[in-house]
Amino acid sequence: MLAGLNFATLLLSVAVCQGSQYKDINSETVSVDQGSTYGSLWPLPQQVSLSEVSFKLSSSSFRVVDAEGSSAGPSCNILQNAYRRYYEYLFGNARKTGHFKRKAARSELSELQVSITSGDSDCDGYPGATSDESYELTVDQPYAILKAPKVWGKSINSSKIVDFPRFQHRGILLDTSRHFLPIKVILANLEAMAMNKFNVFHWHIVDDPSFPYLSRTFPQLSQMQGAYHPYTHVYTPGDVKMIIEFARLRGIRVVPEFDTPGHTQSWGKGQKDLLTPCYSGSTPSGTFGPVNPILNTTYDFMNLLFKEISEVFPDAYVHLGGDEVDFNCWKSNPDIQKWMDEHGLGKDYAKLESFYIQKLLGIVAATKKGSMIWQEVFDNGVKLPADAVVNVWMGSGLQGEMFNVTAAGFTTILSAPWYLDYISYGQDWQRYYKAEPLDFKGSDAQNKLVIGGEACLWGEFVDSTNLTPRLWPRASAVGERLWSAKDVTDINDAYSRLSKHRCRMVERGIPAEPLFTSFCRHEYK
Ligand code: CP6
Repeated sequence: MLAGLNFATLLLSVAVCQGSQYKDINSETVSVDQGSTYGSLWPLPQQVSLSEVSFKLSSSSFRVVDAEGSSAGPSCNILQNAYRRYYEYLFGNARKTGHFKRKAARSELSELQVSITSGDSDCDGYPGATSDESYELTVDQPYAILKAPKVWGKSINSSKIVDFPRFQHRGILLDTSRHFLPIKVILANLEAMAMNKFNVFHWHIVDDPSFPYLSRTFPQLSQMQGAYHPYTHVYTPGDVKMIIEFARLRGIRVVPEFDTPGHTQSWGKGQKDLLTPCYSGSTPSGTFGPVNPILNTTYDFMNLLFKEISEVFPDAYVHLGGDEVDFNCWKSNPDIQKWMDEHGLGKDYAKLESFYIQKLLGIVAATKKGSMIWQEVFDNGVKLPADAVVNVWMGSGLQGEMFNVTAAGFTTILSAPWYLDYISYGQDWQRYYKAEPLDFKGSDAQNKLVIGGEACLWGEFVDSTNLTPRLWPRASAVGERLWSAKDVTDINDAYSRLSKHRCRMVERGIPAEPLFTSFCRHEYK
């Protein structure tokens, strides 16, 4: 996306990052890495040709302009906003790097011309699953040219880049229920996502511990103990709007997840009779289980809630969850047992879950949205609409699952290899980097159904104090796997580029953790 238009990477890599070996303070060669032909480019574009020529950039003369004949100009806020962001990235911290010794520039680059070539630029629209994110960038004298069919085409470089994503769905899951995430943390991570060419924010907005979504239709969901705090730990309609617009300007879709029928303890605080009462013997135990699937009132409620959600979130998809449903409470409840007998479900609780999800899919389809669901929904044999997207998250039997979901003709998003909430000693980014979405024995038609993947940062052990460094640059590894060509797998080259990319993120205010023993040039300041 121009939204993520990486002028800085581009021009800094031209002007500053030509050399790949730095001297440490003792003037010995630092063996941090062997350097990469591609400097600090991340994720690696599909086609790059870099020349030796370096251009000087000066904040007083460099301009970004709408090219003559471009279909998007001054009234395109996506572009104008991107120009401002990247001007700031280029020159806002000029003083920090300005005195660092580097090759003298031979000439100056005065202008970047931005040309949107397709008749309809999409300037006022939202990014969608099939948005064209391709772009071409030519950096030469006297000006550089960035050409893209739509405003969603991204990024970079020195001589010439032709670029497009390998997968259309490149997501990050953030969980705002286990811990409330302040808006500024969410915005900072959307900014980091743009730097890494991620284009979907999978917002796991509510779950068992809290319900921070302030619903216009059912405000009591966040007000009666559902949220950690009814005013400070909620996302108001205005907050949600701001997050969606901030994302849009960066070419990022916001897909909300309202996970049911499990993971809904917090929903019960503000909505009477929504959850199933659990029994201990013949009496209610006072605890509650998943959403009660046998009451009409449940579906009346879901109807209104998902109607609201369809209006608040402009994306064409809503994620319905459907994962990890605990059947014990349903099993304990005599009303549920009676209903199942009457409806011929016997003791098959997966069928009961399917009954619920089937109805919910209908409710969502009526709002004209597509549904994403966790893999269990498929595994349980729910009859899914043809456009449903199955989100595969379980590590065991992964290849078989990918095979089965795609053999059944469903579009698939892979999350299983990329659970970034899981931490271990060492460079685990390499494990994420090596995971390959098409690593199962599917036909070409099956492979085509894998539209991408997501890095998931579940929130049990993460809040605003540690979220950003835990996510970056580990998620960057996933970003390159999903953007760059399949054969971009050289781990040493990746290490070299990613170390520099990580320093760039830090310079831009994203506290990304180090990969290993290292330093960043900006630390010399
Ligand atoms: N929350 C929800 C979670 C998880 C899931 N759903 C989860 C399960 C296993 C691991 C990590 C996260 N915390 N709602 C599963 C999709 Cl290892």
